[in-house]
Amino acid sequence: MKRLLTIIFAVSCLLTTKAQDKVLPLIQNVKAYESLSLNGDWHYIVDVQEEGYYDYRMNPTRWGFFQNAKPQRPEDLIEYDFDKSPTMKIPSDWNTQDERLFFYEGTVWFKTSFQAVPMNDCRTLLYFAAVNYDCHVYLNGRHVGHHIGGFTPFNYDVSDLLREGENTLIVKVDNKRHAEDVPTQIFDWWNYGGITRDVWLVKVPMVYLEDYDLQLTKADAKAKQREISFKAKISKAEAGHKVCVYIPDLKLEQQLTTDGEGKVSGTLKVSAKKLSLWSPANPRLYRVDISLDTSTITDEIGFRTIETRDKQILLNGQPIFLKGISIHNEKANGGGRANTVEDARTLLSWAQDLGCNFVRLAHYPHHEEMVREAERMGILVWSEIPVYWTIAWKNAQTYANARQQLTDMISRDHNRANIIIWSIANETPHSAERDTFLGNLAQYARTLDNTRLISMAMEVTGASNYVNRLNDNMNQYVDVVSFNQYIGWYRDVNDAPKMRWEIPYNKPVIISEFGGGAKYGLHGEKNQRWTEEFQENLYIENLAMIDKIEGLAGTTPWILKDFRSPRRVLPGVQDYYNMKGLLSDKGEKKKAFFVLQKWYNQK
Ligand code: GCB
Repeated sequence: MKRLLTIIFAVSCLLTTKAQDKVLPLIQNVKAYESLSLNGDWHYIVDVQEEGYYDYRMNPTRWGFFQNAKPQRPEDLIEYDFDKSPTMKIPSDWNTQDERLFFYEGTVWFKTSFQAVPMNDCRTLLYFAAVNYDCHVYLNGRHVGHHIGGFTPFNYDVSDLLREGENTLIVKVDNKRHAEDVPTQIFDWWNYGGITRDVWLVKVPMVYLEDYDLQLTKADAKAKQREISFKAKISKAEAGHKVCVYIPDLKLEQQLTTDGEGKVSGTLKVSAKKLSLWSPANPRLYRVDISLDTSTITDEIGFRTIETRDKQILLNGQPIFLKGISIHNEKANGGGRANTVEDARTLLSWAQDLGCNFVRLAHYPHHEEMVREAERMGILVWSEIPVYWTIAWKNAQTYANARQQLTDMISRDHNRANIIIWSIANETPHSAERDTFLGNLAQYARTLDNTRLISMAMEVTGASNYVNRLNDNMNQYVDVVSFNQYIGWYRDVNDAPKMRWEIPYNKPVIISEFGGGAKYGLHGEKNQRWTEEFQENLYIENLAMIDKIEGLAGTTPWILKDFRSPRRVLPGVQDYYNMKGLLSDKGEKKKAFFVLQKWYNQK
């Protein structure tokens, strides 16, 4: 089906002759701009051997599918046709859209078309909220860019590639796994492929606000006056632009002028009495208007501080126990990748029902609405990059990839008050190379954002005679020591009462995973694996055990709901689902849900 979209859009000049690759720093708060959604039905071609990209000698071909060629004469040979190919709803994962693609890992080409009208006074960005995993983007037959990493947004300036009238956008997406990728070749979740999040054409001024940041400065609890730091960067390294920040409800306003790098920074002072701090009990967001020269955008921003003191986590200067749950970014009811506000609401309301004030968004950055909705609901967030299990620690490109994903995660969400922890890894094997890789990543994260806490899900080492010792060189780089443990699942549940924990660091401790599997509706004795009673008993024993851990600042058991995983193949029980959910994939509560709910309600 051919789809034409009518829009009024900026085309500052018509197609140039040079191929372009205009990857730009991520625009902050993209939804604040006028945009055209390119979501909808896109044609797709499944390309198992990458016929549309390589010639028969495996060299990239200029006659690839991105040309969207049509026979011009009766004798012309063209062996593909997007317009006769089926369509798929975008955003989505192809695994749940076409049953032939359920297990598919490889290349799929996507095509859409839209209308543009020339205007000379603005620029147009092409914004992808996420594509899993490796993609090439072509606009009107021209290569716009290449992107890797399946869970973070990226944008290009396509102003010079747009045409008046019909424009054709083609995206080649490849989700094959490789040892040097991030995540690496094996991981315990479904490798959903495709254009999994929104696609927009965004209209921005010729010079626009590329990034801005507002953060409440830490202060003594008794301070009468509080300070909000404000920083911004515009898209051009140019002095003399006027930037204004205005918070109407606090009657705060500041006018600044950019320096030669196109940057501004300032401080807004407000009386402590007037400022209502963001917290789970009071998820207050303030409207903030930020203008650059004559254009203004609006955000909703909360103000809070987060820090640690010895083994405590302090939110707004007060100790808080993090009553959390881990969540994958997956829809309920076998629906594939979650990518709407409604999906976020469903998952987060289940977490709230459980009594949570905190969620671990595992194991990669979730959809932006997941974070924003959690912020509106008063739920604190741990946000993570997919540096998972055994990464190619010595590979410089792997490091660059992880670093980029970390940059993009922080760029997108650094104004969200509810994010308190950036997590740089999960269950990584100890080695000198790993320490260098992760140590550098942690230090780099601090240069991007020194207002939040850094953590990673570690593993317990040196368990003997029922003594579990946490011994990880990375302890010196993190603010919070977190670890996963599976007593009762990968280890006998009867060991739980005998266990002692030695965590020799004067830092807060989070148990970032524990749990076990159960099939909803399967009942039996508490020692019968896969029954709800087995899981219930596992939770009872684990909670009694972890209650005794000194300095425990929170926990995020594994996991909110059952989720798809190709590693979980037991017929009749798992059927490609990891069954460790406290709820089934349909949202049915298992018995263990109520055990944790009760524990959280008493905390
Ligand atoms: C873990 C991983 C998580 C798995 C879980 C399991 O330690 O961090 O991704 O899904 O165990 O179910 O075994």
